[in-house]
Amino acid sequence: MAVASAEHKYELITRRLDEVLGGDLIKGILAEERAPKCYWGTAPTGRPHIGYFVPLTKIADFLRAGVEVTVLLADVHAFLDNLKAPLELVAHRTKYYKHILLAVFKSLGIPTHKLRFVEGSSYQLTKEYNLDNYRLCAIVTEHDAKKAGAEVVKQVESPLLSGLLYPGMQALDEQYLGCDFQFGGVDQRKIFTFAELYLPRLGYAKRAHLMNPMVPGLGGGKMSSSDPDSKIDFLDAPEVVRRKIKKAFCEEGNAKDNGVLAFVGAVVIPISELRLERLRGNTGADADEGAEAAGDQTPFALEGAPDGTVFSVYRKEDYGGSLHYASFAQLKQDFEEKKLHPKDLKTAVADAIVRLLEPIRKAFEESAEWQEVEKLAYPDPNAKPDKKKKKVRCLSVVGAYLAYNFVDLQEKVYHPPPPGKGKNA
Ligand code: STL
Repeated sequence: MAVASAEHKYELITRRLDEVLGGDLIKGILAEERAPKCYWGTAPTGRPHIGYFVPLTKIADFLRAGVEVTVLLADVHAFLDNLKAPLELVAHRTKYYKHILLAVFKSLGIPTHKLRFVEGSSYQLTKEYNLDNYRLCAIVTEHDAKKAGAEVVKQVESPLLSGLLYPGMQALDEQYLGCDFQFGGVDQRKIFTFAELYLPRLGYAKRAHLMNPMVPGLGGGKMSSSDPDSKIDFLDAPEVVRRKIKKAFCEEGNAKDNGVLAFVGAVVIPISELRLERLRGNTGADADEGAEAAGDQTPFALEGAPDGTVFSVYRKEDYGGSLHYASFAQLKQDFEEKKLHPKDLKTAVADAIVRLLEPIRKAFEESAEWQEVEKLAYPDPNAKPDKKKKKVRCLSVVGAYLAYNFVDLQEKVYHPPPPGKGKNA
């Protein structure tokens, strides 16, 4: 196979992104025929939803361009973000995230052996990292730290100091993971520019930053963790997917605030395109793509669709017959011109999501270990306490720092009250 040009690799690395900062840095590495190194980080907090398809699909492009990809499971960050993951749950959630991510990568045909998985706590508790963290704390103003975390760290009435540490530690991760660029959602932008400003002040290199678009929730606004119907879980059953899509905001002719339509543009069509390119043998530097794929790998086109179709909508002949689209622009135009009814779009999108999730659910159902991890990571809040088991010896785990604690399972594990809310407030 012909070696892809530096220009072609750069195009692959940056396609479908919302924004690129420091693209010349990546161009320089490619011009020297070196492999750029990148990392994508996630914090194992709540259950990951199908919006994660956006960054995870993008990783296929990086591998095709010969980029070395690291996936960071930012366990310490999950705790720092307003205790979203309490310390005694974070190790279980990290495992849960790893299972989900591996299953999603496999469903996308992305060869997981090419990815390096790193847990934040494996290096964030070292002396070197902590000293760098303190060095950073000695030059970053509270104002800048707050501003950097404004869109990522949960905003509360009495912000905790941990939330102020979050952006600085994410900046340090770039150095400690040895990346040339960090990749994340455009919601990370303020943290990314913070890192660009402060890493050089510590004597470290400024990295490039690549940002994927965010997909809106099914209600039209941001995906909300407090409203489970605003997002679809990777393990939702087909009937749950169909119910959530049916309820979703998707007004006839209105392509704005339309989570259903946006999902097609950000997820379904890119995956179809990836699959079509793979069928044509265009996987660039990633000859292994598709080899260990789980589930149906055909594009989201109905039988009889013209070549190059990336999304089909089934319709009875009485309603004008099925519609086939070769691009998102065509789909959006038809929707805006009311040539495509929300009901037909919703059915097609629900079908596509059910197909996308099928291999992920199957992997979950076939793994007793993953099922066990799920119970530990997201315990049923309504479960009755087990009277017999009083005290359990429990591994409190933050990576390298393992400590045995006796935890009373019946009484609630102590979490400090939010500031201003405790009895001493
Ligand atoms: C979330 C949700 C999400 C991404 C992240 C967190 C990213 C966290 C992170 C932490 C440290 C890093 C990089 C990224 O170095 O979609 O809750």
